[in-house]
Amino acid sequence: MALLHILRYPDRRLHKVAARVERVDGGIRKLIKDMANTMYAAPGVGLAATQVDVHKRVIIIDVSETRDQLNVFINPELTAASGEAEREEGCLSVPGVFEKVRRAERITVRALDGDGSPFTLQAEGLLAVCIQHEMDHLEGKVFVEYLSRLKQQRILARLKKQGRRAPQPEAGRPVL
Ligand code: K1U
Ligand code: ZN
Repeated sequence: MALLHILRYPDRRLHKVAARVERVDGGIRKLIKDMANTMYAAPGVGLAATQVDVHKRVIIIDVSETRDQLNVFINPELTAASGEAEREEGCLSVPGVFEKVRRAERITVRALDGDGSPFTLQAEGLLAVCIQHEMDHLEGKVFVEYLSRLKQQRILARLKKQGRRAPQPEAGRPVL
């Protein structure tokens, strides 16, 4: 089991646009396993491959209380969105920061699952928020970019201070 290093904002690699997955092979299945271990250990309710410096269109989400309902989305696409809702978000790449963001309330997403089979899912509530948040990561967007310039500056200052207290492992190196 590998635990992967999660990039921290403002690392510029978080702004790369992820490439489509052409084939769901053993490499992608290993990536999903490692991402799941990393997300559960963090702990988090979602993770995008971008956050572990793999620039492929793969996201995983588990919003269940029992932490045993992993959703895998490969090449996710929003096919419908309606309503608006503001909800507090967090991000494993922006530790300790929780801010409200306005997003679509209900969405329909089409993707491939971990076996490469296509599926369509309708979502609302935390699952819908999480899918949109993780899909933003694949486009190189971090949720703090929805906030005012002043809030972003304050967050950057706070993260710099945290970084001085706890140095990061070398970029790209697994932590285990
Ligand atoms: O970094 C990420 O993209 C994961 C992020 C997902 C997310 C959470 C809430 C709203 C939008 C997106 C997190 O998981 S942050 C950690 C968190 O919210 C959480 C951790 C443990 C239990 C419950 C929530
Ligand atoms: Zn995030």
